[in-house]
Amino acid sequence: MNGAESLVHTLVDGGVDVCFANPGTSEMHFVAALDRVAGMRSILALFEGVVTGAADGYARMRDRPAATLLHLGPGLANGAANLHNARKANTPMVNVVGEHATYHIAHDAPLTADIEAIARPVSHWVRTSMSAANVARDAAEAIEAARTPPGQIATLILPANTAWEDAPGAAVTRAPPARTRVDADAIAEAARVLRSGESTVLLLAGVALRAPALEFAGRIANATGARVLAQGANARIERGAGRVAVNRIPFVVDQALQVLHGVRHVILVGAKAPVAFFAYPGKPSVLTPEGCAMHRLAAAGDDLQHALEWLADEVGAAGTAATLQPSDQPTIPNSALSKDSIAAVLGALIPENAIVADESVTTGRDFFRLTAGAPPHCWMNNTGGSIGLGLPLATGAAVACPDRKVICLSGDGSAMYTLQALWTQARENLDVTTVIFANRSYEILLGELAKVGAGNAGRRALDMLTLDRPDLDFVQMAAGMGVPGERVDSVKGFARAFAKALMTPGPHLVEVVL
Ligand SMILES: Cc1ncc(C[n+]2csc(CCOP(=O)(O)OP(=O)(O)O)c2C)c(N)n1
Ligand SMILES: [Mg+2]
Repeated sequence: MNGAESLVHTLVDGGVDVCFANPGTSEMHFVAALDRVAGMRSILALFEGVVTGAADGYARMRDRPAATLLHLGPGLANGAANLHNARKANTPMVNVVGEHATYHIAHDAPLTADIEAIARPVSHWVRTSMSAANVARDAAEAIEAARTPPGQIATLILPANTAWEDAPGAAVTRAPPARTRVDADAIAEAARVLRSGESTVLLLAGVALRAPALEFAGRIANATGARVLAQGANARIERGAGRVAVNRIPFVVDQALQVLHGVRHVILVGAKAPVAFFAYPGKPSVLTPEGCAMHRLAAAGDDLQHALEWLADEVGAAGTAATLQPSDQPTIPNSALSKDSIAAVLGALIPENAIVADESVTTGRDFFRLTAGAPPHCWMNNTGGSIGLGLPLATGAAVACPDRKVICLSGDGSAMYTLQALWTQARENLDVTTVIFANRSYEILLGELAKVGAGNAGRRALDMLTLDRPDLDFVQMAAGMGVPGERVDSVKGFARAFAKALMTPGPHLVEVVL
């Protein structure tokens, strides 16, 4: 067995059996090993941002890492933006990055780069294997690092000769450490705050946004009068009819300040203290009012469900019922196409068990309200703010959950970063319906220009924020990648095309011209 084969064996034995890949010469032995070692599903993507974003979507749905295969420093750098997003989502991931043979590095060939330096800011764990004998052990440790709660990015760099030289065999991956249970002091402090009668928010993130943790939070809220909120962007929220409805802290600073107005205490449940996405002249960075106290019940890697269950007991909420979202689907409006009428169509048509990958930016700011009563579904956000995640995320989620409908909601600008994801969806016949909100602009930035006080946009500034001349033709671009699509410009048209796409297995695109 060579080093590459020992790697693939170790990954498969360690539960990493999907690999999103964009290979080059230094990864040829890994590619060859895919034929010689059974059990690895390998999926080609045509840009590394699709590779890393798909691995993120896969892991968010499966709670275990996928591998990526990336080509030296430049391949890793191309994938870095979506690694950044994945890191902010606490996504487990094992990156395998090819490197020149150890003896070739000194010659400074064209592709030579400081790969570890590129990896470090987007990885929790980085290692370069120095010999074929180490590859399997290093791979097992990479998996262990990735699976360490709440989830980490592990990047393993493999010089080409470590892949082709003889290796002793696969290595065994140890089980990940269990999530840490919070101590009695953290529970006591949170309980004291909840009993104080002062305005309190339970701020949830990570696995606290899934049943049954969410239900314990709902009981605590009902028993104590506290409010349950989620961070602005979340890896995955389980929502819809029959679940505890949770709103997110709004992106717009003034709206966020309003939501948190008068709050005296925030109990952090795997969440970070709420801060604004950006600084704006004259606006605060911290979104909570002055004097509001932060209380950390549990860190992201702690056992959040246990903490909430214990806290519910402690405040006497164990027997209190949580308020569950009733089924409440809007009817398809007979109005003009608008953000709200689009939201109503989504609320009416999101099917049970759907997975929504949301990068709808301004169009989707208020999608939560009208989709809250749809059948139970998952909702995934861009947690790191680096756009170009939506389509890859949906791709990975569809690989992870072939029995579920995946819906990708994307701005037109965001979609153009990683549109190649459509080709992978077609090749793998993934059940994804992609909806593009074609407002022909970076609409959010038109608003930001004013909010940062940069003044009125003249012709040259406006040209940096608009996507016209020429208009993008998403239907043709999708067709060129094997995905059928339809353009609509009315509520009725959207409802019909969206329903049809959802009913037909395989990838589809709907371009909504706003
Ligand atoms: C990698 C990256 N580059 C640039 C930006 C800045 N940015 C934020 S939103 C946005 C435009 C989004 O446009 P679109 O997806 O069309 O949504 P819309 O604003 O029109 O609703 C840009 C360029 C970013 N967040 N990430
Ligand atoms: Mg746009």
